Amino acid sequence: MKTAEEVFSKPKVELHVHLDGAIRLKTILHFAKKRKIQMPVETEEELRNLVICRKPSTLTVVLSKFSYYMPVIAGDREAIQQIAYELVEDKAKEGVIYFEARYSPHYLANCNVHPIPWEQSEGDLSPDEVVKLVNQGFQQGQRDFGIKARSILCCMRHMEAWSPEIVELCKKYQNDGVVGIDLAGDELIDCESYPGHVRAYEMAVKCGVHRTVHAGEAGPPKVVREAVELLKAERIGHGYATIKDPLLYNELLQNQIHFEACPHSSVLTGACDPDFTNHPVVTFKKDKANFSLNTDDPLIFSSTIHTDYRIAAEYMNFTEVEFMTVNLNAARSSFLCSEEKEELLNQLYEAYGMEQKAHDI
Ligand code: PRH
Ligand code: ZN
Repeated sequence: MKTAEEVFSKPKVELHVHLDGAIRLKTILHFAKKRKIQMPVETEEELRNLVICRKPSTLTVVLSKFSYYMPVIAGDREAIQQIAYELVEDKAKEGVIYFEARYSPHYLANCNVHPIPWEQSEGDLSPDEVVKLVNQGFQQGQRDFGIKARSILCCMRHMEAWSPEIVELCKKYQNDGVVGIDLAGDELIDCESYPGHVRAYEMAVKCGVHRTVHAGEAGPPKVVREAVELLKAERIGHGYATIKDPLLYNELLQNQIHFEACPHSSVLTGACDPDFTNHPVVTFKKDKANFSLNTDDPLIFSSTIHTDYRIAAEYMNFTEVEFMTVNLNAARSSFLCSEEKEELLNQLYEAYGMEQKAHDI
């Protein structure tokens, strides 16, 4: 039975959610207390006011919100495992049956102040250990909540020195919880002048590591072109600016490149106009583009997947069938291996009362 807040209560697939942007307020306060880390706030309400973005802002402001709470979670084994476990619980409650969550192992290892990973101070977590901890949290969550969770590891645009290690971790854990590589952060930093990212993505192609890139969110279409041509991205995180370049947009439509759309996020980061009836997702839908609906950073946007589906239903006229199509596209564009993808698609077909189409994959 649908609750009042659900416009689509059938099983869903989410491809774009940041693990470190999806932490519970309670958990942040718990670890601040436990680790005796002084925060400028004490109550959940105060923390909410500090980290939540309620009005349209800029990507830079949104990204700055992470620094209020990351020191509380980063570098703590129990905290990292717990946030991974809790994300599985939260997504299961939202009716998501498969999700890919992304994070920067370096941020969670607390490498911010040590840009070169091997120069960590004693006792610090390594990015490799972070990946193991997230895997453990996800595995425990999968057992307890009966859904599937995988990771995407993020390179950060401004931290080129981390990218070689990211692709190595993607290779190492390719059959163990990690399904792809991403490039996140402020996309106004030009990639062409960052050969380290390009080399990491070349290595990813060579080793069969799946690739997505944040592009065309706050940045221009040129960043999207760079993502597909230079970094060989199979999916684009956001990608709204693509429609401003008809030639590029047509190429992406022809090649069925997947857009990981995040409607609620897109307005709060200032990426898109607040008028949802004119949103790029409306164009994606009209043109039968390959796209999905996602939350991005539900902690910072105080949202759930239902927020994005409600926006799509209320302002973009999404029908039940269109929501099903979005989720089937997400499953087809997921970074799972072909057997697991087929299993996921069959799960969706069954839940949607559709005939199975084995040739889909
Ligand atoms: N755009 C770019 N980068 C983002 C977004 C947004 O979709 N949301 C989170 N992030 C960055 C944050 O710095 C976060 O710490 C990192 O991605 C890894 O999850
Ligand atoms: Zn994102």
